[in-house]
Amino acid sequence: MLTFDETFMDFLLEHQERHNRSYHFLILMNSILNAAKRIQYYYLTGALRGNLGLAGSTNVQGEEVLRMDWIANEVVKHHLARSGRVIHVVSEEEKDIIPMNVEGGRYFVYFDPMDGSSNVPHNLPIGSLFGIAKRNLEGPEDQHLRAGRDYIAAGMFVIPTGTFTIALKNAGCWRFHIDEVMNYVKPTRMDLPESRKTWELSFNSAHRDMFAEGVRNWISRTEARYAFRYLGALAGDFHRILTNGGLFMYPAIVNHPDPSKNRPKGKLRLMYEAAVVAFMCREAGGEAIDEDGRPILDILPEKPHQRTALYVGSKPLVEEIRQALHPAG
Ligand code: FBP
Repeated sequence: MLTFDETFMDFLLEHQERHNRSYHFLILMNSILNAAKRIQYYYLTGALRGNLGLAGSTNVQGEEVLRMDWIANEVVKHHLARSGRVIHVVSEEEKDIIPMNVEGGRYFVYFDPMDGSSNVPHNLPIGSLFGIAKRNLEGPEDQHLRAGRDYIAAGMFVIPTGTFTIALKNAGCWRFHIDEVMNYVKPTRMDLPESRKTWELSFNSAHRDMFAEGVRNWISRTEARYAFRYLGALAGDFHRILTNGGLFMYPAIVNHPDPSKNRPKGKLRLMYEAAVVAFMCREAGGEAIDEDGRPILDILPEKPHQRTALYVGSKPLVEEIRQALHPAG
């Protein structure tokens, strides 16, 4: 007897029908999956095709653009535009908001096509992250740059391992794996483990002396209790936290020996990095805050590429960090 694994599209169709929702979201998600598969192909063949080098330009963040950054961004734009469901896109690789089907589209998409750029030259795991918000169909058109709390879905692909994790608003966080015919299959619900036994810490340890005093002290008194793991790509590091529990953090840099290099607002971008993992973490029973102890999902973006410090993971550890950052608070 032939057996068939449940695919993501089977899973989503059932979800949409159970909630009497339209098929527009399936069409959008199908385009996002097609983009991820094509990025996976380009990355897998990157070394052989000579695509792991520089593209010869700089992006809105002033960083040198990698050829893979450029390829991934082009692939994402192509598939999202073809869906006809997208009003506009905010992409890490483009300064300005990218208009698509402005009149007829239903969704705003916030995308980091290729995250973890320091891993690209080594062909090590990177990520593709996305957040989706919906047009206000009832009332007047409102704020396009939405707070994470207003996202209807957020997800990430760990490339080239073929894992896809997506959270649907009030419907949990789910992981899928790519099969032999490039379908994402076998939905597994992700809930952060309560037991501290498997919890891990993940942060760039080279920066620890430049974090806020409260964070430095918390690390000194806590780190011996948990394994330390750091891949240097948010998608990969958060993938582990979702499975094992613990805390990923990219704190503000406030104590750099050269004050001009301080980063009081952190490094990671709010809309397509921090809010994406914060949304997934909430659906998996966790939490995420910024340097002021504010929930990441409550931050209303003023600019598409604004940065934020990020502390995300198991609620008890996020609460400990909040106390360490603002003892009185
Ligand atoms: P990019 O989008 O430029 O790759 O920056 C984001 C990121 O690579 C995250 O994926 C990762 O968590 C962090 O920066 C690593 O930064 P660092 O190399 O400073 O530890």
